Amino acid sequence: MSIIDTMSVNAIRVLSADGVQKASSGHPGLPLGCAAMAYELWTKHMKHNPKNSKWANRDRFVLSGGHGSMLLYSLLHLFDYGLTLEDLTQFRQDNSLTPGHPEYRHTIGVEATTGPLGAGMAMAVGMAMAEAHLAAKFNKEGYPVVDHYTFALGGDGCMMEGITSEAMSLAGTLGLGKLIVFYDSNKISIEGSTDIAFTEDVRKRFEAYGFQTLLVEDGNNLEEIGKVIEAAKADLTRPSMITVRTKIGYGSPKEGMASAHGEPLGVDNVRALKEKLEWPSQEPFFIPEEVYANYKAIAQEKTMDEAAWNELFDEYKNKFPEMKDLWEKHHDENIAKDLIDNEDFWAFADKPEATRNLSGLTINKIKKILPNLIGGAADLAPSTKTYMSDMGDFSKNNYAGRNLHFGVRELAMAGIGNGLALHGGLRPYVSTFFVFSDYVKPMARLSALMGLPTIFVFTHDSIGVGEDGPTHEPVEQLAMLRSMPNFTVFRPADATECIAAWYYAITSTNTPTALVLSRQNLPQLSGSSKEALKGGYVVSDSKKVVPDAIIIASGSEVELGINAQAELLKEGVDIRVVSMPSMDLFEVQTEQYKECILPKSVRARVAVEAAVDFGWGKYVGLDGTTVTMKGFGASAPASVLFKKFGFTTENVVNAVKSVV
Ligand SMILES: Cc1ncc(C[n+]2csc(CCOP(=O)(O)OP(=O)(O)O)c2C)c(N)n1
Ligand SMILES: [Mg+2]
Repeated sequence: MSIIDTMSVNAIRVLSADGVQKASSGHPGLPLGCAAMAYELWTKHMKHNPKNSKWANRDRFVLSGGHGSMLLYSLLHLFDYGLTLEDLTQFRQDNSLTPGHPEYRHTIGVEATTGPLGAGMAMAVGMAMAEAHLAAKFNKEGYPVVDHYTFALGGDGCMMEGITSEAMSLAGTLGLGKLIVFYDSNKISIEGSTDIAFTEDVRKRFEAYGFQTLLVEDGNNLEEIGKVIEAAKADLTRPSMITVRTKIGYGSPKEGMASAHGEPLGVDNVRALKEKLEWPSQEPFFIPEEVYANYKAIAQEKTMDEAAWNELFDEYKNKFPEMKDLWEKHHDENIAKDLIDNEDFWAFADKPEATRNLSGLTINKIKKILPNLIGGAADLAPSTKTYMSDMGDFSKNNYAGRNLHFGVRELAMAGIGNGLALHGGLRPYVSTFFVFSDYVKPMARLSALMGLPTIFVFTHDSIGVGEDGPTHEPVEQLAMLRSMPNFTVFRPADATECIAAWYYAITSTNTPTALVLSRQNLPQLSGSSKEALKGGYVVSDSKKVVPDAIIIASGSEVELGINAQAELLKEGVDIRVVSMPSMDLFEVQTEQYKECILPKSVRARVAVEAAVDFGWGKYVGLDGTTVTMKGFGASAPASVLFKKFGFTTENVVNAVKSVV
């Protein structure tokens, strides 16, 4: 190991220790232990261009153990991605480019938001699937225009999390040969030795998944690390998992101790670290010129990779103009906008239909318009109607297939969906029963936080599930998803609203969308329209200008509102029915629009929805009421349940009368 290599590795350690110390908060242990593997990877084996962090064919690097963010920030600074020394000194401070955990779209060079352990592992699998798919689609003999690796680095925590098992089990099945996972095996997590809660043989587990498993005995030996990385890269038929034996907090007096994990080392220990590393200065954030020069030279060389690729890609585009068009279609996120006026897209058969079926029909229209639409379900495609006919199945033998089979792994599915979106070039959807959105939610939250337009197709949206009973009947999930910032929930009432929901989903650039769809047939409403894109609109108005009352409903309950309206009119009560497929979109309309739909002067209001009433208060106010679920559902035919829980015309009529 040359002196300059040693110093360059230690530069990562020094910056990380100083960053955490200055912030008086953070996690120095991981960066100190992983500095060598990160340096070896980023300098000698990873294809990246610090001058263009968005280069399409770069290798991806996901720091799944997001608490070790100073490792990534130090690398991004030393390679001159645009993070300055000043930025490092602002670690964890308000408005800095160096937040506590890496944040996508916030810091240049950060490929994914990480912090929830294991999430990065699933996202890395998604990225590797995206690479495999796009390579199968685009590469031509002599023109491997999509050809890169995906690297993920995680510690004991990531390996303990179930999501990692789910994701890696799928990665092994799919034989994702360009996925390489680094396991920072320091046998320490927050509460102490991993022996207290985690004694399995992780390598054997990965072997069972179908991985090539490799071992680096000395996590500080660059040569050993380098050899193993090359072995990992060489096996293109299996993903690889590299166990790297490391010491948390390496080089500091807290080396090997849990106390090195998540708190500053302390001034004295930072001093001792620098002495141990024979660092030339005790001055905080001091990096010798020759270290910067070393990184600069490597970074310069790295730019050549992209230059060579650009040349290849230009030739490719000239030689295969049809592929150039296809590439552009894959990378144009506004391609679906024009569908707003496309009659075929909005066409539907005028007969009762479940919105899950209507969604399936819509997906099968979209697949032709958006060649980059890719997706699937967690073993429920026949029920969620998410299969794209004639588009092939993504498998080890056919990465060009556009139908993904996630197996029964909802959490990993959602994380993988995010990885597919993060990679670029694809518009992913994932699917399961709505009640299992509970298993999806943590990754949906990351979609929202990262501003990814991942699409969630949730079917079997209420007690309409019927016989499967309360375990399968969502009641509180709408409230859960509606409460999430930057997340758009749609619960369409019929075909037009369902198509509107899909239109919103495939034109969104920064917001994930959930489509919450019925299992049972729903009638086509004569008053439904593209106004659904405003989230709430008048689907059936009163005869009078100012209605006696307003019913607000979503999905299957809109019909109920309209039936109640007719009954009430017979008794001289003249009401308006507002369909509210998306509270989220209604909320962002102008005050004028909202006042127009829900005039403040009309205080007699009833919300009708086969879910808990949480969230409806602001629409019905103190003078209004709701017809909603008050507890869990039950097991019986759906028609029986709707009656049992009060979703009848008679009950809605009475609710309106009680507030008029
Ligand atoms: C899902 C999730 N649960 C809990 C945490 C809190 N947490 C952060 S780091 C950590 C321990 C991680 O241990 P390890 O991966 O071995 O990291 P090391 O201590 O070796 O740096 C925990 C429990 C988290 N970030 N994400
Ligand atoms: Mg650990």
